[in-house]
Amino acid sequence: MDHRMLQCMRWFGPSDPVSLSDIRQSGASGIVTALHHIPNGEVWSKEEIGERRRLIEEAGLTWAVVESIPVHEDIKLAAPGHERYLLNYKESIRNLAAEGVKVVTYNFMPVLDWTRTDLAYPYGDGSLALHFDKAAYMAFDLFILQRRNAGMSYSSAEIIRAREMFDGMGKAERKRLQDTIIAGLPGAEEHFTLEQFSTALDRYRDMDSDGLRANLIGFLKAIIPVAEESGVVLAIHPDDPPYPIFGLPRVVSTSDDIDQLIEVLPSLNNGLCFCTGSFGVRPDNDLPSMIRKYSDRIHFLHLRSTRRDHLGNFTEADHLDGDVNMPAVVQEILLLMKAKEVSIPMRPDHGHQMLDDLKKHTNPGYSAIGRLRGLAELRGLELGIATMMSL
Ligand code: DNO
Repeated sequence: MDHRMLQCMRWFGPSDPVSLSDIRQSGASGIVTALHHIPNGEVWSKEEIGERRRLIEEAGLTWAVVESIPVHEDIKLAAPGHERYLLNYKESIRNLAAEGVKVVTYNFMPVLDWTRTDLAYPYGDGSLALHFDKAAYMAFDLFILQRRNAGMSYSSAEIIRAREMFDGMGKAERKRLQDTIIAGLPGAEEHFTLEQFSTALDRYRDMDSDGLRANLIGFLKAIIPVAEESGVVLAIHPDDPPYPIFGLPRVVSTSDDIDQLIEVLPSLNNGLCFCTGSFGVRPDNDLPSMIRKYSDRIHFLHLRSTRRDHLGNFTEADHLDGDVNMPAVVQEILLLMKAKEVSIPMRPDHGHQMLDDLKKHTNPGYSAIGRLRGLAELRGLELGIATMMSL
C-alpha cells in the first residue's frame, strides 16, 4: 500500500476569505482548523466541534488536524489558578476525540505566536512574501517599545544597525512595523497595544528557559495522560523565529530542546508538528536527520522554506527554493511513512501573495493561490520521489 502525505490546507473558519470549496479545488482532502471564535482558555464543547466538523464534511473534506488549541498564558507562567485552564484543555481534548478529531497542534511561545516584520516584502518576481528583518525588529524593541534593558539583548553593531533602520523610517512605516509585530498574525489569538504588550512581556521578567521548560513539562504531565486515554496525539509547533525575541525564553527551537521534552515524557502522544520553515531558519538544525530521529512522533508537517542570512534576517521563499532542502526532507518523510505504515498530514505552510490575490484582502501567508502553488509543487515532488524510489 502507498503511504503518501495526507494533503491538507489550513482554513480559518467561516470568515476565511478562502472557502472550503476553494480548498477542495486545490486537491487537498484534509482541513486544518481551530475554533478561533472560542476565547483562549475556554472549553471547546462537543456541540461546537461537531458543528465545525459537519461543515467541513458537507464540503467533501475531513477535519484532519486541530491547529491550534491555544495554551493560556497563565499555564505558560504556571500562574496561580492556572489549573482551571488545564482542566478546560483536557475537556477540549476529550470532546475532540469524541468527535473523531485526533491530532492537536499547539505551541508554547510566550506572549506572541509567530512573528514577522514585513507582510508584503517584494519577492522579486512580482509576488509578496513574509519577511523578518532583524534590524527592524530590534528598532521596534529598542526605540518604539523601549523595553527595559533591551540593549542587553543585542551587540553594539546590532544596536547601530537598529538605530539606522529606525532613523530611516517615517511615522507611517514605524506604525506599520508596530502593527505587524503586535497586532496579531493569522492564528495568533492575541493582539496588543504597546502598553498591553509591555505588560505581557513583564510577566516573564524573572523567567528563564529552564523555568518555561518546567512549565511546559508541567502542562504535558497534565495533558498527555488524557491524550493517551482518548487516542489523541499532541503536536508541538516550534518557535518561530527559533531564537529568543524580546528577552523572552524559548524552549522549542532545536533538537536539544526536543530531546529534553522527550526525556521526561517519552510517550509517543507527546509529538511534534515538524515545521521546516521554523526549524529551517537555524543552520544548526539538520532537518533530514531530525526527521529520522523523531520519526515516530512527527504527527503533522508544515512544509515551507526560508532564505536566511548571517544577520538573522529571513524571507519566506518558494516552497522548493530557499535554504530548506525540500527533496531531502520529502524523501525522509516518504521513507518514514513506508517504514511505519502511516500517512502523515501535511499542509503547505504559507505562500506568496500573487496573481489575482494581489488585489484581494487576504490573511497574510494564507492567500489561496500561493498555497495552491506550494501544494502543487510539493505533491509533484512527493510523487516524483516515490516513483523513482519505488516507494
Ligand atoms: C503560522 C503558524 C503558527 C502555528 C502556531 C501553532 O503560520 O505556523 O501560527 O499555527 O504557532 O500553534
